[in-house]
Amino acid sequence: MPEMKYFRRKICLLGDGGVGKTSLIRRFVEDVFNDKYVTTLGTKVTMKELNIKSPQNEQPLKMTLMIWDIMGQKELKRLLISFYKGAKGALIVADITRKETLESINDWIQSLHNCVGKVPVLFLLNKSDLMDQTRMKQDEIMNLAKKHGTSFLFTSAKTGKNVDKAFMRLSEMLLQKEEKKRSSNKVSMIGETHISGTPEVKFSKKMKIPNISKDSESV
Ligand SMILES: Nc1nc2c(ncn2[C@@H]2O[C@H](COP(=O)(O)OP(=O)(O)OP(=O)(O)O)[C@@H](O)[C@H]2O)c(=O)[nH]1
Ligand SMILES: [Mg+2]
Repeated sequence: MPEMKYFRRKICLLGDGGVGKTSLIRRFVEDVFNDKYVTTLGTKVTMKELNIKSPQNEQPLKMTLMIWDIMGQKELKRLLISFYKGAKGALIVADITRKETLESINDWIQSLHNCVGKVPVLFLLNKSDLMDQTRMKQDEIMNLAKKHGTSFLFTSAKTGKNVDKAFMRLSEMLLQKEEKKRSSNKVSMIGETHISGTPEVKFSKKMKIPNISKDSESV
């Protein structure tokens, strides 16, 4: 039987106020939904354990997601930056009934990437149970996703549509990115090995040495 590996990653939910970030997390973690709107002040962290397959060799993995629910006030930039620290990926949420929340996606991604680098992001068009009230065009959504090299899902925290899928897909995306980084580091090491004489591995300046911390346990 293959050995089970455990690791832990931080992800964030970002998007304007009222798009449904807290509701998506509650649906995913507790499988509940509430119509009442209580805005999130500051941030709240929730943990959830997932069973996932390694992108490398299909071995079973247990991943604890630390899900950071971040308030939707992008004017409070300084505060937001302190919440992003250590994030390995993000779900960027828009409300399909409010077009301006789609337009904000660029700002959210930019502020995240400025702080933690180009971590994977996935767009969620939430409240898809209210599809008849949308003014968003599929083309616009596709172009925006393409611009940021990602994809999108229509979700509903109310019905549960695509909610589990969203968290699973982001988890897979961040594992794939880490795996890719590891393989490119390996190639860089081979490229630096001496062919004649005693094999010696030199660390090139370009090569990134894995950071051994709680946040970067290896898969
Ligand atoms: N119809 C419908 N309503 C939803 C959905 N998701 C959230 N809502 C409602 O939208 C409102 C805002 O949801 P929240 O989850 O609090 O939004 P938020 O993004 O966390 O908001 P802030 O914490 O202020 O940033 C609440 O009244 C929810 O019940 C959905 O998928 N469908
Ligand atoms: Mg909230």
